[in-house]
Amino acid sequence: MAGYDLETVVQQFDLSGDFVRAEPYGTGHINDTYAVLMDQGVSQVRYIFQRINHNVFPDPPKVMENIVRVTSHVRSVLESEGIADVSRRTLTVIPTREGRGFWQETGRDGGFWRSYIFIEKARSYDTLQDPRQAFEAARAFGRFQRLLVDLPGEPLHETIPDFHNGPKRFRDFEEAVQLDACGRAVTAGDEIEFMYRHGEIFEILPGEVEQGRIPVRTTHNDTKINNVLIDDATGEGICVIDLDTLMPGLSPYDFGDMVRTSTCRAAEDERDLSKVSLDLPMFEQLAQGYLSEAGQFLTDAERQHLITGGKMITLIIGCRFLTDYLKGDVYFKVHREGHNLDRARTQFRLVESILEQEEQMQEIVARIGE
Ligand code: ADP
Ligand code: GN1
Ligand code: MG
Repeated sequence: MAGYDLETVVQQFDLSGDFVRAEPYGTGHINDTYAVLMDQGVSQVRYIFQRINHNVFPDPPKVMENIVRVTSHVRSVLESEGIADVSRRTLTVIPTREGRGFWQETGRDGGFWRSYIFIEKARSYDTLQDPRQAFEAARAFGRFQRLLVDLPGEPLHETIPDFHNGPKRFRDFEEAVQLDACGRAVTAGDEIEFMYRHGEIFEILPGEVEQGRIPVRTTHNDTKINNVLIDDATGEGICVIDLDTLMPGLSPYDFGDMVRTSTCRAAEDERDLSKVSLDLPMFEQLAQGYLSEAGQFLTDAERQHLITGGKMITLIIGCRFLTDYLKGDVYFKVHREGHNLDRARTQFRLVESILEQEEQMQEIVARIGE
């Protein structure tokens, strides 16, 4: 990670105490995240500091406007429901000394920084091993969506245009194959062929939206399982984080990314594909947890398309990993040679596993609705 002067960054924010140290934190693929320790006399307190990835998010002030709006709304609903420890149940933006939600560096490339209260005694998991965690994580995402159903005001800013636009992602993929900027297409023949064979999955949900059967809502759009914090003591899914992609979207996409990241016991970049498959008991708990909250507002059509969301989001993210591999790893952080190709292969194996078990998955969702 680039050597930023975190002490100077921290001084821009409205925090008391003395800077002790900053350490790179977490395993996200996009932003540069640090845990910053401050000495506040009676105690030492941690804060999250993040440099927003400016290549990925073209307009960071708009990202922060969305986040401040949504976290304030969630906070006031939770307070009105009499929930205790609200600061562990929603992100809290620390303002700058000038009262803004972010600070922009001068010099360099003018990077954007923000800070949050560090939610202690909780953590995120890259892979889940236990069905209860799937229930809890999905319940937290479902609750988050429920709290946003009546977000007052205009729709949120679209922080990454066409983020889950499958047909557009497919065109980007085709372009990357044709350009073959790094001469890598020859090493990804099977994966390229897989995309051509399954690309039509991308057509289903946009078609349903066009027909007016599926509504556009305020959604999270990156409901990867390590974007929810699970309480260490109680195991409860306590707080949804990584709010950069909050924008108008579809509920089945949010459920879909939960299916992608929490029903397979292998890691997202597992090389041994024999370990990659959808685990039905994990799926069942995931669906139970999600519907315990989202069941209160989902339409029948959204419910019927939850599994479409699973296969579509897994395919779209596989497609994005493959495209990034072909373009020379320009988007996702990579930690080894061929990393994006490994990730794409894992996603495609999971798509196959979902297709093999689609009927059983539908039965599970239908049973929960009875
Ligand atoms: P990225 O967009 O790069 O994935 P995230 O916002 O998800 O960045 O943050 C990366 C990691 O940092 C998360 O997976 C989580 O473990 C940790 N994290 C983020 N925000 C907080 C917070 N407020 N309190 C505790 N941990 C956090
Ligand atoms: C990125 O930021 P992170 O690591 O939670 C990506 C998601 C992908 C995910 C794949 C803004 O999520 O869309 O699904 O990697 N976020 C963005 O692991 O592109
Ligand atoms: Mg994240």
